[in-house]
Amino acid sequence: MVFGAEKGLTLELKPAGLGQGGPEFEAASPFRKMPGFKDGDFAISDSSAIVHYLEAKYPEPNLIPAAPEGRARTIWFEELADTMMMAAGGAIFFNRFVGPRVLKQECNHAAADAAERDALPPLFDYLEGVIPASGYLVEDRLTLADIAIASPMATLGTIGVRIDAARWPRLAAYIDAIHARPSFAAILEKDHALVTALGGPVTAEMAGAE
Ligand SMILES: N[C@@H](CCC(=O)N[C@@H](CS)C(=O)NCC(=O)O)C(=O)O
Repeated sequence: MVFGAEKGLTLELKPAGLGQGGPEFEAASPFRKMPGFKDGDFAISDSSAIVHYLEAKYPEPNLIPAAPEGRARTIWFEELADTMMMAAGGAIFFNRFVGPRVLKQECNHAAADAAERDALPPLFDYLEGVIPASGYLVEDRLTLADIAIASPMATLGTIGVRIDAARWPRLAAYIDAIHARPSFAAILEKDHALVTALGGPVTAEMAGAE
């Protein structure tokens, strides 16, 4: 949704979780993974496939660089976000919010706490060292790299997981600046309201566990 907004496109968001997607969603996403996407008769799933489709169809403003180095580094950051950051962030978001508040399942507090304590910091250490003075990861301008890296942190921010600015000052300021863009801010406000309406995060302290 942020990628579309930065392109100046108006994308319609429809709920698809917990079986709400229906046949249209399943035609786009054969394994029912979100997001699915439809444009006329064309349907596809996976955020990477969707943003590459949008970039090819709407080349301006360019968000996936054409130069070999810039393109490779953009894909590197997008993969980092989609794999290692999502694995760590997903363990936290699932166990502190989706499991207990949406699916009404027991939380695995240990898994969430371990991801926050052990898996996120090495990623934050790496990112802290590679953010250029321009405030953009690639080509000193907004690209998919910034949108991808800021996205899992947007989701985690809705349940109160933030980057410690004392330990990672550059990264914290960078993420805040990307999240302040109108494309992110509008979505963050809605997501935060939804998480709050569903009861907010459940942590080990709240459950009275260790
Ligand atoms: N790499 C894929 C991840 C797709 C994915 O795992 N989506 C999750 C939500 S973030 C999902 O649909 N989970 C629900 C399920 O697996 O049933 C992408 O970026 O689109």
